[in-house]
Amino acid sequence: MATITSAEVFVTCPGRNYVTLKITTSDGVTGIGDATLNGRELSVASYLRDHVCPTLIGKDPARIEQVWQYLYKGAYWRRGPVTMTAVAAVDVALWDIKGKVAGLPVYQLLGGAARDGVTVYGHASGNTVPELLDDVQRFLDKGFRAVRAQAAVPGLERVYGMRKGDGDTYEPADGELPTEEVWDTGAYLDFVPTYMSAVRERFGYDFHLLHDVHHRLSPIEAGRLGRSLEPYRLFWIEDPTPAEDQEAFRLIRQHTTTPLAVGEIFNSIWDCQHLITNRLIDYIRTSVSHAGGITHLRKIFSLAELYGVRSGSHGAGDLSPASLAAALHVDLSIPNFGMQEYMAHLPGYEEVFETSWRFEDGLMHPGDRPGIGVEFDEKAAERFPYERKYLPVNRLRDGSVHDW
Ligand code: GCO
Ligand code: MG
Repeated sequence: MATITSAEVFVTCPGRNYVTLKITTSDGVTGIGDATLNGRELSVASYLRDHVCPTLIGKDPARIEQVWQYLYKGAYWRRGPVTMTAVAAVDVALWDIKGKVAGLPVYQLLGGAARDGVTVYGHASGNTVPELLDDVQRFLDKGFRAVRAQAAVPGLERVYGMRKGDGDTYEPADGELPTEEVWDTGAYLDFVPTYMSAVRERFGYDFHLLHDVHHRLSPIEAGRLGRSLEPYRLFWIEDPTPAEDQEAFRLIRQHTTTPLAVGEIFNSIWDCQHLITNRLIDYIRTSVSHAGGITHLRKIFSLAELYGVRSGSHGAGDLSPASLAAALHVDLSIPNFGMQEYMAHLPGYEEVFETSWRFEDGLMHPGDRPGIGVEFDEKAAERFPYERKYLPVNRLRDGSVHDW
């Protein structure tokens, strides 16, 4: 039996901070997993280095479920973003190893491809409506069949989800200390339907249109937004309300047929049990790296399948390529796949992560390299030392702290 001989943690900042766990076995096989938690990176690095890695040495890397249970139940302190991101990193690294040992891409170990490719959505944004329209055009020109649209709200200086430079991704985390933004729900609610209407007017209905609300609304406001967007037939509105209150989605549902997606900040199946079993959402957007890895994500999606809820994995640029690749393997193999986010990564990442995925005609495929198909270059990583960065904090006009 092979055993785990080392487990190392790397923190690197090629464009943005990523935490990577690398596990090596006595047979010399290595596997990697993403342990990045945006703005709280070092806490997961410490959780792994100081508490998890020493316990992995000598364990059988093939017993993925047992190692998962050991880390989840064995710690006594369960769940939470730091714990579950650490567990996820170990889990994905072990799946990567299992694939390499078997000589198979991970999706083959999960039952094989249930579809030819994974439909992904890109992120279009604009400081003005014409700018947004140009950006939607850019994504459609690249072959995307699904586009998320976000525009700056007139009168507000900075709004989430906006790209600052060129490229396909944006980086919300900056500043040695958190920057601050100001929010106005009324202005937002009035403005969104005007630009969604402009998008449909210019490009028609032959592609999927999505929108992220980023937890900013109350349930009744979300119901109003959903209803006002019905003519534009959105694929989903994402995170309409703060996600802790699962029952709140019943009220949103009563007021709109716009599909609802939620889950990027969930860490476990328990965070979405009520939402799924009560059919209060249409898409569950948990991520492989924040919700316990491939092992746990599959359980969430299996529960969802039973209730007609489809997957919509989170895939922002602050999830490392190891995370996106792992998600693609899951997406390809499950029956109830819905949509995968593909925000892409800031330039620089490809010096540290070598990937095997491909994008063609709006679909992604993880590739057929054994394991998850991502290689991590530790030497290159050293050239990009960690930089402390925070996500912004959001306030209402009266100074109250609001959801970001
Ligand atoms: C998304 C997200 C992200 C988050 C980010 C926070 O839908 O892609 O909302 O952009 O803001 O992942 O770290
Ligand atoms: Mg989001």
